[in-house]
This record gives sequence, C-alpha cells and structure tokens, in this order.
Amino acid sequence: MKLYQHPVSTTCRPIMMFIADEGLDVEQQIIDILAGEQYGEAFTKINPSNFVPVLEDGDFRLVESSAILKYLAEKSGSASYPTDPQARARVNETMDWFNTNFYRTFGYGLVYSQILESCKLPDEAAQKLQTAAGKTQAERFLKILNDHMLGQGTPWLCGETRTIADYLASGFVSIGELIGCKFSAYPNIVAWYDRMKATPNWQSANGGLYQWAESTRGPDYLTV
Ligand SMILES: N[C@@H](CCC(=O)N[C@@H](CS)C(=O)NCC(=O)O)C(=O)O
Repeated sequence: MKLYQHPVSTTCRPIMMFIADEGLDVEQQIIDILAGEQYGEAFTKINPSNFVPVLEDGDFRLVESSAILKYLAEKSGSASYPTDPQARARVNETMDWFNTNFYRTFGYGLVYSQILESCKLPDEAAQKLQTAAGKTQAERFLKILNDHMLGQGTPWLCGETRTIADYLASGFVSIGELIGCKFSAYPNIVAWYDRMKATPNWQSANGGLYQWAESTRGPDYLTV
C-alpha cells in the first residue's frame, strides 16, 4: 500500500500515527502541499480534489482521512475499530462529529481563519467578526466534547480503549497548538489530549505540527 501525505497535514498525521502504531507496511510519498504540488497534473490525476491524504492499495484508491483510517483498521483487523455493530457505529458517529461539527467550527472558524491566508477575509473588520464567530461556535462544540463525550469518566472518546476516533480527533484538536490554545476551560479535553500525546508514536508522527507551530508563533491570537 502507498500513502500520499504531507507531514504538517491535519488529516494525514492521524493516519501516519496509526500506521506507525500498528506497524503497517505502507510506503509513504510526500506531496509538497506548501509548494502547490497537489495542483500539478500528476497529483490531480490521483486526486481531482487536490487534497492529501490519498491511499492506494493496488488498483484501489481511497481519499478522505476518515475513510482511510477505517479501511486500514478493518484490513489489518485492528482492535481500534471494534467489530460489534453498536460499538463500531459509535466510533463512526464520533468520527463524523469531529469531521463536520468540530473541524468546521474549531478548525476553520477559529484556527485556520487566523493563520491561513486562504481562510482570511480581505477586510480587517470582517475578519475579526469571522474569527469571533468561529470562537463562539467552536466553544459550543468544545463544551459538548468536554462535558459529554469525555465527561463519562472513560479515558478515550468511545470508552475504555483507544479507537481510530481518537486518532482522527487528536489531529483536529492538535491544530489548537498553532494559535496557542491551552483549553483551560476544558479539563477533560486536556487530559485526553495529554493521553494521546503520551503514546509512543505521537512525537514522530506529529513533528510537522511542531515545525508549523514554530512559524505561527508571535501574534496575539484569539484562542481558547
Ligand atoms: N476531507 C479531507 C480533507 C483533506 C485536506 O483538507 N487536506 C489538506 C491538508 S490537511 C490539503 O491537502 N490541502 C491542500 C490544499 O488545500 O490545497 C480529508 O479528511 O481527507
């Protein structure tokens, strides 16, 4: 199998960590999304949406990080993707929640709107309003995550064992580091994220995040 990835990518890092944790035999090729390689002719043929990650398994090609994690976990028989229908549905539900509600508000609304030129508005006043709205919307979902999803006393999102939902979710939460989020109003999120960061392959899979964080340091960001 082969994974097209970039080390800074929010949606690639969870897959790279899963591959490392499970010891999967997956060749990895970096697509330089910072230099625009994703828009070149060669990669556009691979993914017309011009995004990493992309997984190839022989002639089978798969895009979308959530689908890739599920495929790798299913194919390798990983315990991190339970086979019981209800337990699996809970994992799928959690991944959908993060990929939609959480990423849209926290990721795009609060974080990217402050650090990615492509997500900023040209008008400064409008930009401030957009980020403030992003923060308010993100706080709604952070509270649900803290009080409900992680508020039952279990160490991981879907119970006593770590699942692929924790992998995907930690990628989205990790981008808070780019604007200096401390999540101090959300102790259950902090404890869960620390648990994720203490796992053996976190540092190696997320080196790109910390390099990116070096370059965003400085401005007085709106944060949580
Ligand atoms: N929904 C996609 C999103 C993938 C995505 O946003 N990838 C980013 C990197 S995190 C990318 O390739 N960006 C390139 C660009 O926007 O030009 C997934 O979950 O895989």
